[in-house]
Amino acid sequence: MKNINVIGLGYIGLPTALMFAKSGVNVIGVDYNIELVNSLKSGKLTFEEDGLDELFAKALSNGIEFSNEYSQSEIYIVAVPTPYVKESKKIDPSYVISAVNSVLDVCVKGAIICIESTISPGTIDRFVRPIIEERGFIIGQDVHLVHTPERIIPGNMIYELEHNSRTIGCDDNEIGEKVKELYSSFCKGEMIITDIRSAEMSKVVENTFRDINIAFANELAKICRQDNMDVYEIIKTANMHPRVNILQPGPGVGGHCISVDPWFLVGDYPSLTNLIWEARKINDSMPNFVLGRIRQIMKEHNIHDVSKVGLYGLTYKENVDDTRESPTLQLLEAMDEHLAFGIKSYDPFVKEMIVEGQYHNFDEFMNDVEIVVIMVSHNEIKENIECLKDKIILDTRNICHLPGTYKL
Ligand code: SAJ
Repeated sequence: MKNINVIGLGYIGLPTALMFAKSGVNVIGVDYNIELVNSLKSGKLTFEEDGLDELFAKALSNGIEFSNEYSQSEIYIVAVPTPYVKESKKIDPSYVISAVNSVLDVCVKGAIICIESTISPGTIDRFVRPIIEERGFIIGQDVHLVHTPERIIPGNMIYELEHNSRTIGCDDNEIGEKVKELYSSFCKGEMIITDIRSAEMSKVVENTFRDINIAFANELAKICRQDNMDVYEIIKTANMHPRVNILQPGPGVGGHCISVDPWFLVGDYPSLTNLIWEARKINDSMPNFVLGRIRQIMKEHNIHDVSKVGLYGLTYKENVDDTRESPTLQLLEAMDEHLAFGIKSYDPFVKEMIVEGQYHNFDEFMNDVEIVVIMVSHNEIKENIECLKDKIILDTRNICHLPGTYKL
């Protein structure tokens, strides 16, 4: 039975650690956040995700431990955040560097460090190898570096952990095979062994591809709005072509992956990333586009009081509790900049108060607004769509088919 440390117990690290533990691997989950570790130690999960409760229970019964301290081990899985610097659009590798440094303090000779965090292509060569060498470790002998980028989608993480294919980027095939064996304790998908640089690049490319595809759908939505065409009908029809697969327009692209990773390429290759940059700009313009639609609808109905408007959904997408980079929060920020206050909002997944005018009860929220803007298609609203029948509705997710519903 292998002994591993999973470092960083957030949206990716925690389910991964639990999955390893469930499959019989000896796991210590490590995070510098004392509160988070204490919460897990006391049996309390730190975020909601389908199937996570059951997985947690199984991992606990298999003896998973949580700690703030790194411990001696042969394998480390690093799943810490990799934000980008807003001004330069480049990666901030400080969490990865600090995790690797802490691993070096305790690891056994020949330990394998697998970096799961998404990193910009070249990060391992530019930032990780130098710090290991500066500390006198020989890469390939004292420690081995591997990049195993995560691919799981919030909302379906547990299923995807088990079934998605994986990329294993390494310097040495033998080490790649060892890592493949470890992941095959739970992963049934195909695992491809490649070099580190290709693994870094392919991960960022996957998310950039999706960002560009969504931007295309959003641009189509704007074109169709201008001439009153039905963008959904057009996409549905075009997608019947065997080689066309356009995604869905929406109020913007949120989350900490698709709206962040393309910037890594823009930051490193500014003169070569025209398409990628333009796609980012289009997706980032969508919250403002929705704001414009709200303004038009208010005018049409002679409503001047913004407190009659309610935004349904604060998370970045349906049925998750993650609000990072959420289009609704971007929209609220834009309103704030224009000193427009008083709009209402509600989300069944957001229990704490994160914005002014936020409701925690669906019925109260519905009672207090005249215009409902569907920003997120949580199951709750889909199942209660009839409650909207006396409201003015702006549906940015194309889930409401009540007569008179406004679309993007
Ligand atoms: N969105 C649209 N239209 C669509 C699809 C999505 O507007 O047709 C919006 C969503 O509402 C959301 C945003 O895009 O605001 C991103 O959501 P998502 O479901 O497309 O993706 P994420 O960010 O939850 O997860 C992505 C996934 N990447 C790809 O599908 C290529 C996931 O597999 C990655 O593991 C994850 O990024 C990551 O961590 O990198």
